[in-house]
Amino acid sequence: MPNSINALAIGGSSTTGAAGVEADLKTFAALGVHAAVVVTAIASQNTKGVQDIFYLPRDVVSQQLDSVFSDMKIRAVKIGMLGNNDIIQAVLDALEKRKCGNVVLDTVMTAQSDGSWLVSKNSLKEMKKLIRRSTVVSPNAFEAEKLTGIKVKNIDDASRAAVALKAYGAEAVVIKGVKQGGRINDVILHKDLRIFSKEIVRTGTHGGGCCFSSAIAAALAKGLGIDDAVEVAEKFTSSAIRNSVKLGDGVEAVEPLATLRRKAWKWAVAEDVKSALRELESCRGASSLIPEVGTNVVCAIPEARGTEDVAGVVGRIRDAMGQPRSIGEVSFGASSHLARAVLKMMEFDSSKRAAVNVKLTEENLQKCRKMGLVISNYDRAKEPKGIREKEGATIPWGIGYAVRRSRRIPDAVYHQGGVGREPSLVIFGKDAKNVVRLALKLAPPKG
Ligand code: PXL
Repeated sequence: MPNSINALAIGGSSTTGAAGVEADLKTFAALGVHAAVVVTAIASQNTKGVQDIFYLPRDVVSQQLDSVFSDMKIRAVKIGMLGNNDIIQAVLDALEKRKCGNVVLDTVMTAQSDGSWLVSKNSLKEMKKLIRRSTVVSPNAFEAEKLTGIKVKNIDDASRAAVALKAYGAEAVVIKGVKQGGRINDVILHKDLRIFSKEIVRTGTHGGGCCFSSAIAAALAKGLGIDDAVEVAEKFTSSAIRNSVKLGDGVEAVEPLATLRRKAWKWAVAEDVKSALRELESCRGASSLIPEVGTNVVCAIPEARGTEDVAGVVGRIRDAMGQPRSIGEVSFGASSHLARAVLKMMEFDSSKRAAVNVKLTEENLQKCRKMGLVISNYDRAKEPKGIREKEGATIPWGIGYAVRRSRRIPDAVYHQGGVGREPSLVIFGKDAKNVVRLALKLAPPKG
């Protein structure tokens, strides 16, 4: 049995699932490290604010720490929200008793959503004792100010505050979020001073601090040195911020698992398209539905950004002497035309992620109407010149046009073709199996 690389997250549990130990867990997982968890408090909160905080009793925190340390090999410890002096003391005792190394302290003080305090204001002195036991301490500019008494308005101030914090006993200090020159700067003091400068983002960053400090801890647990660990964490957190998500009506949250999340969806969507393709290929009658240009079956992941997030059949499906046959594999980015149609449709109805195109005939339209599908159409002759001259713009324009002129969001959109353009009928639906089953209802029964 392989040994797991374990790190420990000590902090508050957040009901958003996007900050506190939940964010730590996601970050550790994304970086390939197992997270043991010690909960200090339960923060009832959402993206709009903090409603309540329940602090766990000191002996419960001590017991959790004992349970973990008496059994599991912990290679790094990340400390987040602590709450009060009792809890800080329990953590200090454990760090001392277990002679822990690789300790990353995120000096959490307030929540981004509404500025609520997450630690009692008389805990600053106790927190400084934890800094002495830390490998890396990562306050934001506000927290650095509270801990050192130095006003942190720019990089110079932050550098002085970092020197003061290092004097408390930490091996390295990162002061996050220092505004200067229209940018956000992280001021890093280890053996020397480094600045990590980034563009100001417009999204919220609920969970960003948790993600950054646990990424440092995960990297230390994997054996990286302090400077490399901080660099990994900077890159990882930038990506989590770029992939921020809207969970509720308030502040947006960072997504440390964005890559895995997209992978999970891509796997599920590819399976759906493959299974829909098998159904289509096993129906002989379906060959009569296939236009000259071929048919494709596509499905997009819910958070699709472009055609690379839409699965389809490479080379499309052709009529091979009365038998529908796919040319290539199911793959992301395989379709350009139909993929763009689906991406446009998703702007109007995010649940219509799949499409299939079939031959446009009066009979097929009649059958679609009989099935109760909402049908709309567009006329390529009405396409504005600017759109016609722009590569890849026709289909999105056409779908947008057809949706806007329809009273309800259509399930099928057709156009009569144009010079050198075959007419086309596209059926939209929630997944590939669903649209293929609708299309097969148009096929004459055969074999
Ligand atoms: O992101 C700081 C933070 C840390 N820990 C808990 C939190 C928050 C912010 O809301 O709730 C438990």
